[in-house]
Amino acid sequence: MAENGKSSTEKVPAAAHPLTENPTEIATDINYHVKLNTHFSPFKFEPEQAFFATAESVRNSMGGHFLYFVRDNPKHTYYFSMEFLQGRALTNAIGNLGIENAYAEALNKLGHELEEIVEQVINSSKKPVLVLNCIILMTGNGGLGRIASCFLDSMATLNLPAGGYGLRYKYGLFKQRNTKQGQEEIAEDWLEFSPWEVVRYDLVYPVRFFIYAVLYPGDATESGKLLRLKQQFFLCSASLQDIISRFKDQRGGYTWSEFPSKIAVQLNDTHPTLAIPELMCLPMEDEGLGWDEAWDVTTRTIAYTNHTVLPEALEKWSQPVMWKLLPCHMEIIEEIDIMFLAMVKDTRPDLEYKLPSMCILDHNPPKPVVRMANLCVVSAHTVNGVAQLHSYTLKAELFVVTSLYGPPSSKIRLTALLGGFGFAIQSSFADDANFQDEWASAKMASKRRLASNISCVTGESIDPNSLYDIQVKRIHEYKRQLLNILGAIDRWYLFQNYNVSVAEMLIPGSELSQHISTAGMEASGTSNMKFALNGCLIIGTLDGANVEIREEIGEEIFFLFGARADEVPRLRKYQENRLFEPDPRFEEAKQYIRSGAFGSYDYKPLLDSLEDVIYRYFRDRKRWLKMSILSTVGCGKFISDQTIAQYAKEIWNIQECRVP
Ligand code: Z16
Repeated sequence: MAENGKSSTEKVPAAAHPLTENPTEIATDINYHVKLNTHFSPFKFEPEQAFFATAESVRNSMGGHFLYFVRDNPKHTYYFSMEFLQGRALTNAIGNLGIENAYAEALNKLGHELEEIVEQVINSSKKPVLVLNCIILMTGNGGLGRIASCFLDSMATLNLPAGGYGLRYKYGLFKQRNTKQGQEEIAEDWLEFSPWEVVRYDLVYPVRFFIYAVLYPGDATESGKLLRLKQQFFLCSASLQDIISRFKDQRGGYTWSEFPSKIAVQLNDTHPTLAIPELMCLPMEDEGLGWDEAWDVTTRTIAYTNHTVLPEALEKWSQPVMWKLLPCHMEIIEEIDIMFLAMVKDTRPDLEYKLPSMCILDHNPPKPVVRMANLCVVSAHTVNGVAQLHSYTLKAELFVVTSLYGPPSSKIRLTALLGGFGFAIQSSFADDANFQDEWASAKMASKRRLASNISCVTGESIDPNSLYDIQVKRIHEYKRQLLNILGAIDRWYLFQNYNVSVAEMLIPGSELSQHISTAGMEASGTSNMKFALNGCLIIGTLDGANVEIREEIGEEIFFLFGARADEVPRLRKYQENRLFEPDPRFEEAKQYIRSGAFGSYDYKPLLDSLEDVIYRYFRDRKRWLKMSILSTVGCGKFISDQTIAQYAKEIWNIQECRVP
């Protein structure tokens, strides 16, 4: 942008290298980057150089959109997340652009294999990150981080004027190694020479905080907690300052009341909640905006996604720590809380008894805390959960008082409302013998790929004809890995260092997958969708998105397991009163584990009748393949493009911005 207020982008230049799909032209372009890259000798063309040159070639062909966002000045969404779990940027970009074959052929002409180049990068453990639509990125550690990255991809796919803000951690997701002593975590240096990073030396904003060296600094210690809070504030403050400065650069000047019609901010869980007091604070301090105006701007800009209902997972910050670190923000939070309390007492005296759990500041000694989720619910214009059941639970149990802000239930939205996606595969194919054969060989190829990787990592060789049954989740009691392990005790192997690249092998390569959390506990689960989409059948409880997956693909192809959410409280009571009689096989299994004699045990009695059913199904090859195909066919609803299209329409109010 020009300094004098006139835009230098009236005439938008074309992207540096418009997308070509001609392998010869691509090869020339890659060669050009080999010669040009100052990091390497122009006479060397090993896989590492080839990777860089290829990445630069791809990157240069995707820069164009950004200019149109500046020219057309549409309303823009900014997705705030403390975590992005990107995976391999090059494979991802090439895949999403649909230029995989062209690049593979071009590299062949130059004596390289695309697959090998990508592997080379993994082996040297340099994880590239992808910059799309002006995005700052990093790696992270769970469903929440991965969803953030899927969403960025979908925003790009849908040509939405939208992007993300995150932190550039020095160390991303640690590498796991499992030893006899337990899990070892090894810091991963992934930032050296990323061809995807663009440093903007011209953009500097003052945030008075320190180095943010690690993701999830251990929060066992006070200093670890403080560092995490500083990271969160850093993200919110720097991002909002950048957004505000872009807003002010708009042609034709600006007024603060227009801010929410130009900008939507989505908070990925409560980690970036400080964006709320910061968006109040910045214009009040710097530009003398009044409280009411600032509150209006903030509440019309910010929306919040909740990712959990587990009380221990809802983020809380110590009031004394917050007062020490961010006194102005604490004053604002206190004021919001007072306003909220007064409003409830005024307008809904019948709900006053709920206030102790609904208010933002919990003053109860010995640990007065700020409840971040409550601050979000009170301040955001929209709150959404991540699966139907989860959103119902939010509305019914956790945040009842939000219905004050409009017609009951208007504030909390359901994320998965849209219908099917018009999938290329029709359900009529499911019975077709030829199609089944193709399906089976695709699955077999994925299983072989996975088996060879497992054998590299663990030394174990696996029969690709066996049933691949997978459960990949953070370890947590509610996810009940224990239940699965009881059944799998002498079949298990250690699969080390789970990450996006492993998932890309593991998920297509599996046929049966475990999603057996206690009903009502898992907000959504995301790998359940990925497994189902890849033709992998699911054993699952009626929890999180399992409910909708089962609805979409059909109950006959879903192995239902365990109690329903509404039965759980009764069963819990039962257990408390010692009326609950566990299956005798649990006792057997526990005794067996205690005995320590794993190897020779006959585990069959351990697997309940459900698994017997599953193995019977699995041996009926045609039937299994049909179920597998129907699983994929039914998964259109869970494509993140769908979800993002819905956010764009229902929460952000933004439109597609196409490159002509
Ligand atoms: C996370 O990955 C999730 C919730 C949370 O509070 C923190 C983290 Cl790091 C997960 C939920 O457990 C899962 O059910 C959900 O599918 C996922 O977030 C994405 O929404």
